[in-house]
Amino acid sequence: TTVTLIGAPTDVGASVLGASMGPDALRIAGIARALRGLGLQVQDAGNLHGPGNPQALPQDGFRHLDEVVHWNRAVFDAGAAALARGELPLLMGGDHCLAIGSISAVAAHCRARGKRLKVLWFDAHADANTPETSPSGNIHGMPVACLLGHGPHALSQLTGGTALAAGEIALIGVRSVDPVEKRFVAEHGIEVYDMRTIDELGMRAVMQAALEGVDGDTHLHVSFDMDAMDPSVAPGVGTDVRGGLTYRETQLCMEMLADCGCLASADLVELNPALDVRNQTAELAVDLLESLFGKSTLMRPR
Ligand code: DIR
Ligand code: MN
Ligand code: MN
Ligand code: MN
Repeated sequence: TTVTLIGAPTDVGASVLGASMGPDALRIAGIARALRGLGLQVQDAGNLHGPGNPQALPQDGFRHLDEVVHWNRAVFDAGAAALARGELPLLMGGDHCLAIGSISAVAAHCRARGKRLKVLWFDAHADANTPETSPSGNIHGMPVACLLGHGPHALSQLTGGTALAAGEIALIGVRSVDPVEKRFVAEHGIEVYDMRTIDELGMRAVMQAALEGVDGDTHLHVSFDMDAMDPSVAPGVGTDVRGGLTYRETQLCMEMLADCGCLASADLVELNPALDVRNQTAELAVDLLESLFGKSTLMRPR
């Protein structure tokens, strides 16, 4: 399969500016070269286009809805087209609001083909706010709720219906959930492997649980928010939370995902080069993506 890189240079879903530079930071860190080095076919589709960040105040509980909808329609169209061509779309964000479009495209693709779908969402946050519960109005804190059918209609029904059922998504690395957001997570029975669970069970057991039932008929989507990782190794993010995934824990996740062989689409989001140190978070992202796409230290028996 061909990996198609899709750049979405925007931070309209965030209040901290700078994630809009993420796609170019990943290119500068050598994302295409690294994946080609693994023997993959890689095409860089360039950047999508959309409105700038108006830096407006929240209204009705959210900010920049029109701009977020515009970007997500563009991401949906690009992702859907790549999937229809049989390619593996790799969305380079941009802030995490973009996952509404990319995962809506994946969900539509799976429904049309009767494929099972599992989304693994790596994040410090649950991203499950609605305009009613959000303390910030930032839509990058809402994509999980939107994908489950809640929030502004233009996003929660981007394709005319609800994208995901709660059982189709699992959150990993979570350590910051807002008070009312907690209730949403509990009421919808969302599968969450928070940092405490990772501490108690270890990452191997967590990934085995998260991948349970994922088989050859499953489309696996990885939505990776760089703030899932500990800020000491990934400083280039807008909303850092201490106590995150270590380098080794994250590598293990990526290698186990590669071993399962089901990866069919991915997002790499919330990389903020304006807050990074000598592009190290972009280089880390490329390093992790190499593992996700099959790089391993040794030849391993399958
Ligand atoms: C917070 C932060 N829960 C909010 N969310 C972030 O604004 O909704 N998501 N940073 O990535
Ligand atoms: Mn996120
Ligand atoms: Mn986050
Ligand atoms: Mn509901």
